[in-house]
Amino acid sequence: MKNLSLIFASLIINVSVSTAHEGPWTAARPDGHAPISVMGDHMHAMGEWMISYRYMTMDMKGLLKGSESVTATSQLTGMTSMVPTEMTMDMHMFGTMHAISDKWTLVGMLNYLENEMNMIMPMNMTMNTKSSGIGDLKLAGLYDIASWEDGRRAHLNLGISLPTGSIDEKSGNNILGYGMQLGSGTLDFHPAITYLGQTENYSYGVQLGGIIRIGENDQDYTLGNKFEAALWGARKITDFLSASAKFNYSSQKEIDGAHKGLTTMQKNMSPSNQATSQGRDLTTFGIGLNYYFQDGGLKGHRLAAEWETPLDQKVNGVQLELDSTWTFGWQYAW
Ligand SMILES: [Cu+2]
Repeated sequence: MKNLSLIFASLIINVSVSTAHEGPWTAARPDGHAPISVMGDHMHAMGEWMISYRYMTMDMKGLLKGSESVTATSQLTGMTSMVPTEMTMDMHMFGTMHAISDKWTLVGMLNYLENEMNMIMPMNMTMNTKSSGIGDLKLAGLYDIASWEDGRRAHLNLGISLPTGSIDEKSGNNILGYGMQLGSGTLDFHPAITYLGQTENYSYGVQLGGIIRIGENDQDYTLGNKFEAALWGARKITDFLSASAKFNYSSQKEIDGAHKGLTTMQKNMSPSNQATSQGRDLTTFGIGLNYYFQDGGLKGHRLAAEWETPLDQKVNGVQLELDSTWTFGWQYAW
């Protein structure tokens, strides 16, 4: 895996320094959109619309304490009597984009989430918890900073998310752990800068951004701020198909404050309920395919898939280990 990622890294770097193509950047090729897991990667020409649906499924299995693997049973000590063993997060993401001018593209996105977590307790007892519902509504404006004649361009992502996702998800009468809640509960600012380039058969992009939480939510806590960097490269294989490789690094701080619905006993009982066992540093590598229908009845439609797996992760406190993430997407622009 490490060797493979080195090959892709050198590929991305080679592509980035080689000369760009004639004429400005264009979305009208399969790699005119970034790997499907990247949000707000491209802009539209004035008057254009796009709608999209993404399905993302994230698998977590096994426990980490910092960057060390530990068994779930080894954590059942002292007052700790409930330890997570696996979790899946499924996200249905609905998005729309509209360019009100060549300088501004507006973006709206709403997710529907489904979470499921298994836990173990002393004497081999197990417990399964679930939560589902809409997440935080995200609105953004993408502002064109510069477009060069050789296929490079840069834009600013100015996004906010509104706390439409629930932070009161329960199992019976008990508030679920932080990872099972559906929203942040706070108004969040999502700034980023995106830089793109295209050559005849290759394309690349860099996006640096983050999430800055504003204030405290009505349950008296604030999720950690997040920094995220993505670097990707893609090769146009045919006029319809491209293949991509992506590196992603993210770092999220632990939680500030604590959910007021959790009692001291509940916090002691499970790391899932502890503010210090939230947030992580994560480096992932992903490969993906983009397919772009350029003619016929499906002209303007795109299909894409991407698979990502961690190269390195270090969690705050004790948390589940990320195993892999799949993202599938459909996009249609007119
Ligand atoms: Cu779009």
